[in-house]
Amino acid sequence: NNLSERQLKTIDNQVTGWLAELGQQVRQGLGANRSVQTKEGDFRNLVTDLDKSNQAWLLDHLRNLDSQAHFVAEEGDLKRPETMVGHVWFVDPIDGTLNFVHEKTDFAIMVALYVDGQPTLAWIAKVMSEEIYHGGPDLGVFCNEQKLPAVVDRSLDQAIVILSGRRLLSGEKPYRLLAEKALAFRVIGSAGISFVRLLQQQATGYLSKLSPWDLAAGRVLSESLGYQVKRLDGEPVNMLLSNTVLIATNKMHLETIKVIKD
Ligand code: 2AM
Ligand code: CA
Ligand code: CA
Ligand code: CA
Repeated sequence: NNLSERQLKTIDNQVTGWLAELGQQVRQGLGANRSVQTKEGDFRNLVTDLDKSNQAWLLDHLRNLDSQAHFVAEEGDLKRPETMVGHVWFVDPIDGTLNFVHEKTDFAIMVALYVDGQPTLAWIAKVMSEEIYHGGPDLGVFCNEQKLPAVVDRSLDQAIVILSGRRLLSGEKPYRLLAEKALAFRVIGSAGISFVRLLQQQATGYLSKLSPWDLAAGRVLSESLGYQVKRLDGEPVNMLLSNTVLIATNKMHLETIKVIKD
């Protein structure tokens, strides 16, 4: 990318500060009555007024910072990324909206910057624990101020694997095979919190179908710690589309591809 280390650090600090501020607003507003609507005729697909206001607030600030950039965001009319040329920002204003509404925890706010298709900077705010995971390939990955270590290369039989519960339940083969072969499996309900588990090495792999804004930040941060982020056929992910993505250590990645082929 075309940004110097000094520029990257400036952007990192700026956006980290905004997410700290937004996170505080969200925690303070947790008792408020939310308007909750469903989307696409699916009773599990929720959106609240906070999804919309968080997105508007973040886009407002990001456009001020980087006016020439492209923006991709879940709510509204920025859902279809058209190009990865130049600066592209991805925003998921609440990831895990169902968790947010019903559990009031295990949701995240995610932002990522790609430059000419290159994963460059990202943020996952784990709002309720006041943790902001941030950084990228040039800066390293931090939980607040603390730098995170590179991933230990665990194998599948030592792996706690995070799966999409719906896809496992519907019997899709790769999900079933991973559930069978892994040390244990988990269903979290938030892509962002699933990525945090990987960054903290509390989990070793994650398999799910993800939209660009679900994947963008977690990809930057997990790749920076040494995880493989690939489609199940081994091909690179396409940030313009939804992908079924496996995020895993090198060993688990190779074993999974072999297990699925057998
Ligand atoms: P969201 O809360 O931002 O929509 C839940 O398993 C995870 O999948 C969450 O990260 C959720 O993100 C995401 N997801 C993507 N598409 C979804 C859909 N149609 N319904 C529910 N969750 C979806
Ligand atoms: Ca959603
Ligand atoms: Ca999401
Ligand atoms: Ca969302």
